[in-house]
Amino acid sequence: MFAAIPVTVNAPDHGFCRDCLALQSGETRRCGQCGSPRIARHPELYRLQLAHIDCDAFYAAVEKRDNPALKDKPVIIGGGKRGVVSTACYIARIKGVRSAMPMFKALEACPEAVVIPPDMEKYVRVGREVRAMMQALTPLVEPLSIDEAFLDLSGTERLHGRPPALVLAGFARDVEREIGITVSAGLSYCKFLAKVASDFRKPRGFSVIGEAEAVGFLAEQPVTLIWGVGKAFAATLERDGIRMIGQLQRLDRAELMRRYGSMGDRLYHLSRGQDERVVHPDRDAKSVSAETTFDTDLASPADLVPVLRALSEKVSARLKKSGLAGRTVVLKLKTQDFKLRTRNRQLGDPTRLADRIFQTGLHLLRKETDGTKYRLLGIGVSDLTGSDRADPPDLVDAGARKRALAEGAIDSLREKFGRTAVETGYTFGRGRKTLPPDPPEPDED
Ligand code: TTP
Ligand code: MG
Ligand code: MG
Repeated sequence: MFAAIPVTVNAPDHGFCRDCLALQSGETRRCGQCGSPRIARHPELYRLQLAHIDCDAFYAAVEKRDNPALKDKPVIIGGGKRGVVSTACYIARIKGVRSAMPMFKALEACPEAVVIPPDMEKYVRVGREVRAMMQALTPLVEPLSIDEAFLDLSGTERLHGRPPALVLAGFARDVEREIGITVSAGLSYCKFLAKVASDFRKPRGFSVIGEAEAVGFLAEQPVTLIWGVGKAFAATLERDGIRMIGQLQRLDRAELMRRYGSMGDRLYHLSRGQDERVVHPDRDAKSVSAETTFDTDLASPADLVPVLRALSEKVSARLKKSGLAGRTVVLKLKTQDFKLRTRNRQLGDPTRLADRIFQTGLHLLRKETDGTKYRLLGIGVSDLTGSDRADPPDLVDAGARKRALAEGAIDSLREKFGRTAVETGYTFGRGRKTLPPDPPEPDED
């Protein structure tokens, strides 16, 4: 479709215009063709192939698209039962409004904001449209949530007649034109840094992190930039006097592993910009699941149930975050001799509640705890839908209804005070020991 564009590989002064995609040579500040100042330039621009794309202020952007009167107004999406901000447009963010903030606080910060209740069905639909456009670029698209995905663009140059960097910028431009919302893109050589890059200059960002600069760039960043280092683990590192990634770079692998177990290994590699994870296209939101492999194989319900609970909460958190719910609960077990057992059960209506996922998983697990030793336990939901029809208040069993209400309360506390503020009975005891405080999350954003 496109004429092949001859580009000088790795020439520092060869950039392109992000608006008209014309190639630029030299240090021009504006595009020689259209005058735009949005020039992408980087020594490794035409070598890098791993991209992460995330829509800007996603729900708010969709609402602004559908009501042009909102264009220059501060817009907050949220409210509803739990009264928290789902997202805010960048105008409202200047005033300090943030996702997960209680609505009353957001309105204190920005009283003139227009508040719109979320329309999940619409966001899921737009998210799918964006995803379909990604899939037209490469089959290697790994969605992480409703508004973001990794794309492996290696080997697509021949198909598109342009190198990945230009394909990516062209994509951002096409999404603006065809869907009417903006995205930010990150381009790098690995997943970790592609994601870091896409978050770097939002909105309408296009950031590149090359191999040559990775270690130096990371040295200056806080440890919380590392995937899997959440609040709890950052506090552990802080107690050891470690705040910046540069400090991790000075510790050897054995020392890091001695201190932090398998997480130490991860810290060692990621702090040095080493990330071998590949893009898994099969995660195409057909299901949302979480699993864990045990250090020692487990057989007893006393050992397995707390893990099931913790994993159910993780699945639920992801569903809630991405506005999804699932109708079929799937339990996955791997025996000591690597035999896989999957068991599933369909619910009357889709759920995104940890408690329903857990109770259903428990029902399935009970039949499998016959003394068999397991090395892996996983739980997930499939048959995904938007969450608007999930968990109707008239759940048949009164106990379940009570627990659903309690879970809503727990969620809002967690939103206020962080994940570890509320522990349920199941995860409090040994489950916490079985799982590290902030387990490395290969597929969490
Ligand atoms: P994000 O991509 O995290 O945020 P965003 O797209 O709103 O803004 P940014 O430009 O920083 O990427 O999340 C995507 C959508 O998920 C977001 O529009 C609303 C929803 N969401 C919530 O409902 N609650 C939350 O706490 C977060 C973080 C997101
Ligand atoms: Mg986003
Ligand atoms: Mg996102």
